[in-house]
Amino acid sequence: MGSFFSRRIRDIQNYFSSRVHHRILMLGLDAAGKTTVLYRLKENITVNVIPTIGFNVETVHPAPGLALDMWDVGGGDKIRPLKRHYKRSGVLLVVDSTDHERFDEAREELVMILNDSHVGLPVVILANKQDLPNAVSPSQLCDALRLTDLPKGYPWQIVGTSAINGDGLQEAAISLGKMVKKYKKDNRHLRKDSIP
Ligand SMILES: Nc1nc2c(ncn2[C@@H]2O[C@H](COP(=O)(O)OP(=O)(O)O)[C@@H](O)[C@H]2O)c(=O)[nH]1
Ligand SMILES: [Mg+2]
Repeated sequence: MGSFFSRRIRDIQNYFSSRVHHRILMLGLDAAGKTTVLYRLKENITVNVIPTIGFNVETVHPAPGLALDMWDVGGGDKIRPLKRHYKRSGVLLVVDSTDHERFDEAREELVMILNDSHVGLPVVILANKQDLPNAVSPSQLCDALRLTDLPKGYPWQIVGTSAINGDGLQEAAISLGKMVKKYKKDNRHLRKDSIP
């Protein structure tokens, strides 16, 4: 058993052996939990968040050798169109799974960014606030956001999370790291600065 786990850890370390930083754009409506996710991933703490004015950028290391520079640009409706100008090699969309009335709006934000990105930009969707009783499940959220409308083979994944207790966050960040690595490899013919 012990050797199985140490082999798995070694595999993960090897997989992420390059110390390249990947730029991740965090999307999501206000109060979805972006800032809480960021600091839970960063320091395993729950911060007393105040609505984000401007932006937070932090490097998180969800696995050895994996460095994600997470851009939490907050700011509500007014800043939304500006988000398309942030460099990115992956997207983390945080959705409040209890905020049924705004699933369409969350989808619009994702569609806007994808329409304005290189084809195949990886996306991980967090079905956040799974600790609350009225949260929809990840598969229900998948339907509500119509994720299966994305082209076949598009790199997306949905993960149920709770930023309050940390459930699912590391798994989601590691998945996104793997998807970004593949995306960069597949697009290495593009100019170096066009995919950060
Ligand atoms: N119960 C619960 N509350 C959460 C979760 N994630 C964030 N929150 C709360 O939701 C509110 C908005 O979070 P915040 O991180 O500021 O959202 P942001 O506007 O997307 O950055 C705060 O009161 C958080 O404590 C979660 O997974 N579960
Ligand atoms: Mg915030």
